[in-house]
Amino acid sequence: MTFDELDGRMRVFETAHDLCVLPGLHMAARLDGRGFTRLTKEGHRFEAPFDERFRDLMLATAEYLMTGCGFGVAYGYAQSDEISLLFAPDENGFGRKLRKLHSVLAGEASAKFSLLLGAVAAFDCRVSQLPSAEQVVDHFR
Ligand SMILES: Nc1nc2c(ncn2[C@@H]2O[C@H](COP(=O)(O)OP(=O)(O)O)[C@@H](O)[C@H]2O)c(=O)[nH]1
Ligand SMILES: [Mg+2]
Repeated sequence: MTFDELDGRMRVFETAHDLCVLPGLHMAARLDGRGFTRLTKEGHRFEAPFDERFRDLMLATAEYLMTGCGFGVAYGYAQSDEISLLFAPDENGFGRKLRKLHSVLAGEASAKFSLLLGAVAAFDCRVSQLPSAEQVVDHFR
C-alpha cells in the first residue's frame, strides 16, 4: 500500500463528519476562560469584582483574535472571562469548518492570554450560526 492510499483510507475517519457553516449565515464566536473562577482567585490575586490588569489581558487577547490571526472580524468585545467576536459576512477561513474555527480560536486565545499572564490558561470556543441581522443583534444583547 502506498502512503497516499493509506492517507486516503484513514482521512475519512477525521473528516467524514465535518460540519461547515452555510454561506449567508452570520458567525459569532464566544470564547470563555476555562476555570477562571479559580485562576482569578488563586495564584494571581486579581482584585474582585473588577481588576484592571485582568481586563487589559482580556482586551489584548480579543484584539489579537480580531487583528492578528488572519480572520475577518467585524466586531468584538470582552466581558468578564468571555470574548465575543462577529465574523465578517464573507469570512471563508478554513472553508467555514466548525472543528477548525473552534480549535484554532481556542488555541490562539489560550496561547496569547497565557503568554501575557505568564502562566497556563485556557479558553473554550463555540460558534453560533445566525440566520439574520436581527438574530445577530439579539445574540449580542
Ligand atoms: N477577581 C476577578 N475575577 C474576575 C474578573 N472578571 C471575571 N472574573 C471571574 O471569572 C469567572 C468567570 O465565570 P465562569 O466563566 O462562569 O466560571 P469558570 O467556569 O470558572 O471560568 C468568575 O468567577 C469571575 O469571578 C475580575 O475582573 N476580577
Ligand atoms: Mg469561564
